[in-house]
Amino acid sequence: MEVDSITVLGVPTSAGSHHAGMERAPAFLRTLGLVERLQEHIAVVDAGDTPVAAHRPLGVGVICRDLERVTSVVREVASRIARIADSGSTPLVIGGDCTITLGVVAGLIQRYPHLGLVYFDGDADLSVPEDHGSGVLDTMGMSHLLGHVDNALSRVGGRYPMLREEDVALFGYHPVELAPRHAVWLDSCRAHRFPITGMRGDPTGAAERALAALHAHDRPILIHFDVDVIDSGDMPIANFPHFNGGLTAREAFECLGILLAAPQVTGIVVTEINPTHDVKGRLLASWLGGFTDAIRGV
Ligand SMILES: [Mn+2]
Repeated sequence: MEVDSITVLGVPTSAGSHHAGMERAPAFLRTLGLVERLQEHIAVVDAGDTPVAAHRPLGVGVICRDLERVTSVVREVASRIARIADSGSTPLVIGGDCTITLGVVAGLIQRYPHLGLVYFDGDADLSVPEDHGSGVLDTMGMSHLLGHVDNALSRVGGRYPMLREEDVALFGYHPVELAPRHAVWLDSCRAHRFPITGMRGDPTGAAERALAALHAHDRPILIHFDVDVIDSGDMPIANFPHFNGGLTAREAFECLGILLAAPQVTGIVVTEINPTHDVKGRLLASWLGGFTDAIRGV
């Protein structure tokens, strides 16, 4: 990462999730000194937060929960990110649920049409409304980015689909979380696949292979970092738990350090932190230390 400055944008939304809580993350991390800690290592512009959008109940049988509201948040993120990218600063977006990454991609591809995405996440987020599952949109982010779903949300980016399969590295998903249909699709897709079960005790080596697969040495790269890739047995801060089979926090930050060392990191998104799981903030203080170290190391 060779950047002059980072612009912090909070996106306090849990509209795309299955309950409230994540909308508190940007303010909580600011209280713990997010901006000041980053400023010890790099120039920081604080762009503030977008309006709060907390999860709300919408009744039984909804296959695409709060689509209009999620789309509105994502459009706002896209517009803010496009402006930050034009300013020459690198956005660091603090969510919020995983749907915010759609807005970051939509904003960045206006300036960087050849954007590659490292989706560092405990899930592949390949659900679609027709699964008739929870209807929760933050389980459907990748499906929207790749055009498996055609709706207002997947068309926020000025092109459809926003990304091609080969522009994406799915890094850290656990196969046990995959529906059988998604596993079949993954087997034959052109996305670069790095399931956690295939890292064979060498997650940082896998991170290097993910960057190589995306040709990250000569293209702009967005790093999406869902904290649910960290095993809940080690650091239970994610909105939805992933026990047994995740990375330790230390391994996750080592991987993040490798990913952030890509020469053209044009954005970082942090998602799924739920501070209501850590009311005293001890875990999140530790998380913040690891996160700022990963940024400092590059
Ligand atoms: Mn996830």
